[in-house]
Parts: sequence; C-alpha cells; structure tokens
Amino acid sequence: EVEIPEDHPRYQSLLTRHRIEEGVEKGITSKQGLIAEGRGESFDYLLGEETLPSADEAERAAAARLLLAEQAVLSVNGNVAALVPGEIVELAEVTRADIEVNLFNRTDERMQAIADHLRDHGAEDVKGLTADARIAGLEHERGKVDEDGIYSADVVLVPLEDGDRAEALAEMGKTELVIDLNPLSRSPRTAAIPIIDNIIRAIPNMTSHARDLAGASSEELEAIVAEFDRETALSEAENVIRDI
Ligand code: PTJ
Repeated sequence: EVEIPEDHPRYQSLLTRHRIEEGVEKGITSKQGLIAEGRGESFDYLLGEETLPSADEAERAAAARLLLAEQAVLSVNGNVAALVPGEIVELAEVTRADIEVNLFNRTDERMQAIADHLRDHGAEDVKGLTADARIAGLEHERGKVDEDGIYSADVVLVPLEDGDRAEALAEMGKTELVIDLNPLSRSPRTAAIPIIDNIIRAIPNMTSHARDLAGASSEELEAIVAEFDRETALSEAENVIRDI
C-alpha cells in the first residue's frame, strides 16, 4: 500500500489512480480501465476537481429518482468496483437498490473477482452472474444481464458506461442515471439524469442526498426530479470547460 500524504495538492487524483492500479493487479479492473481513468482525470482537471452546483443538483435528482423507483439497479464495472466498492454498497442500502456487475469486457474471472470484492465490502446480493437475459441490439457478451436485475429494472444507474450500451438501455425504456466526467460523451447525453462529476464524489453525495430525502413524500420527490433540467446540467459543465 503506497502512502500518499493528505496535504499533497493532487491527493485525490493520486489516490484514485492508485485504486485503479490496484484494481488491475487484483483482476478487477481491465487494462482499458486505465485508459478510461486517464480520460476521466483530464476532464476532472478541467472541471476544477470539484462537484459543480449543477452536478450537486443532478445528484440530488438522481437520489430522488432512485427512491421513487419500483426496481432500481446500480450497475458496476471494473472501474466502479475499484474506486467506490463500499460507497456503492451504502448507496444501494439507503435507496433499496440492487447491485449488478455488468462488464464491457466480460470474462468469468473478472465477474467473479468483482462480485467477491463487493461482498468483501458488505454487499449481500450481487447480481450479474446468472446472465439469463439480453439487452437487444448489443453484441452477445456485452448484452448479458440478469432477468431479475437490469433487464426488468425501471431505473438504472450506469456509471462510466460506453455510449452503445447507454443507448441500448435507453431504447429499452429504462430511466438512466449516468455518471461521467465528460459532458460531451454519448452516455450522459442519452441519460435522463446526466451527472457530470467524479464517481468518487458523486456516489457519497447521492447517498447523503438520499438520506436527507428519506422522509420526503412521493410528490416532493417527483417535484425534485421534474425541476431538474438535463440540458442545463450538460451545458453548465461544458461552459466551465470552455471558459477556462
Ligand atoms: O470493466 P469494464 O470491462 O466494464 O470496462 C469499463 C470501461 C470504463 C473500461 C469501459 O466502459 C470503457 O471503455 O469506457 P470508456 O468508453 O473509456 O468511457 C469511460 C467514461 O468514463 C469516459 O467518458 C471518462 O471520461 C469517464 N470517467 C473515467 N473515470 C471517471 C469517469 N467519470 C466519472 N468518474 C471517474 N472517476
């Protein structure tokens, strides 16, 4: 375990990088995950490495949408599992959502390693291993999902997703909540709620909003979702980058 001094100006970024490296070593994160991390970091740098007010609003709306869901699923890939395993488990508990492992580069070894890693962080039921349903329009391996998980869910949180899958899920009529630092990427652009923030900050903030909203009525939650404007969220993040 590498020690990173907390007062280091790039503490968060170094910690994130280290977690991804460890993820690759443990067989959780794919090599492509390293590239995805680099891409994410560059956008985080341009966004000031903090949660924009518009991202905070998106996180609150996403928390409200998860609480309103009939069946919500939090989708986990190799990067998500390396970066925020315990935080995902906590969000699932607070919003009563299911967790499903869903990989772009699916292998049985990595599916198993990620499910074990999530269980080590307190997950009780991890979906994704049954793979008894398919997302229409995707290549065989990439379309595999659980029938009682993503396939039948009404709301799906898909962090760091590739554009094809985000589009295919949207076409199935799912309400998609996407976390992605790149506001120009296709996946946040197809999302009902695009969250332009680092997953490291986004997940704990969603959990904290979900806790605050635990006593809210359906009407109140619906109003929060209705007030959220996806176009504004996307353009505010883009403007921050362009105005640098
Ligand atoms: O584990 P697997 O096999 O499912 O593969 C996962 C990756 C991420 C490798 C795969 O989905 C992929 O190739 O994704 P992309 O196309 O590189 O897209 C990843 C997106 O996530 C990019 O737009 C990045 O900017 C963004 N991103 C990367 N790190 C973070 C992030 N967004 C939020 N927080 C991050 N920490």
